[in-house]
Amino acid sequence: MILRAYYAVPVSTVALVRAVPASFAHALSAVPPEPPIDVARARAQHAAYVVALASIGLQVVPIAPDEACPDCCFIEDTAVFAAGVCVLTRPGAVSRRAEVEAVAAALAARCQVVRMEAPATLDGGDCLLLGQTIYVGRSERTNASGVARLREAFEPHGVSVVAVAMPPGVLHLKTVCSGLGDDAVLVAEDTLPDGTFGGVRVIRVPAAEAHAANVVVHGRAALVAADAPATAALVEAGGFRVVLVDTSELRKADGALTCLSILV
Ligand code: CIR
Repeated sequence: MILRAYYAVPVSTVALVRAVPASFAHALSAVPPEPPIDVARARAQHAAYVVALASIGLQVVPIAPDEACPDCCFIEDTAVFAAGVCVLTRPGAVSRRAEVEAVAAALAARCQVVRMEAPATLDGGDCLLLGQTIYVGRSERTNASGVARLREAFEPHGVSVVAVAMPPGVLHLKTVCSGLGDDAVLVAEDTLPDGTFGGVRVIRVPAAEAHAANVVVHGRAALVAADAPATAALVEAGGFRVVLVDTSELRKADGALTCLSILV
């Protein structure tokens, strides 16, 4: 009985977040949003996301936004955490590189921090931790040196790194998938092939809800996109308590749910 209680305690407890700056109106997006980004609405959605993180038991630690960094709310891209080690990334988009320093300062107090130097580039959104393996998408943001640096940083700590070929036109690996615990992965239909994650069980999200393949999981609770009822049902059927979160305005800048936090 006592053993079961210990197993129920999730390993990650802190969620670093960064609020939406006014400059978010000029955040990167693959397709110019129409209507344009409404910053007040994006801020309200971000605030609700933070409340949702707390509601699933995470201790939220905010980092001040930086007006010089329009995409800084997508904090996930600046660091990759596993096995007590944090790799600070060198984001693939030049305009996002200045985001890293403030995150570095917050992380240094919590874990061992490792840097990534040129020519390596890597976005945290390309990294999916399942058990003791980090799957890393070789996207337009993450290059071979970035993958090599990740391997060098994590393999001595027992975490293996596996590169994944990306479907064309997909921003990040986690744009189309995310972990549902350590033994299952949600994957948007018609994106990554079966077998991408070895023997890990694949749960397919309908193409009409592809954006919802990205969920935030903590223990047995999950944040799921509010406009994806079929995905919410799949996650619930997997034994998770579902908390619905609307990030439709943040999606105009190609952000999903995991992008908005780093779990440490
Ligand atoms: C970008 O293009 O970099 C941002 N507008 C969106 C980043 C989303 N991040 C993520 O999925 N991890």
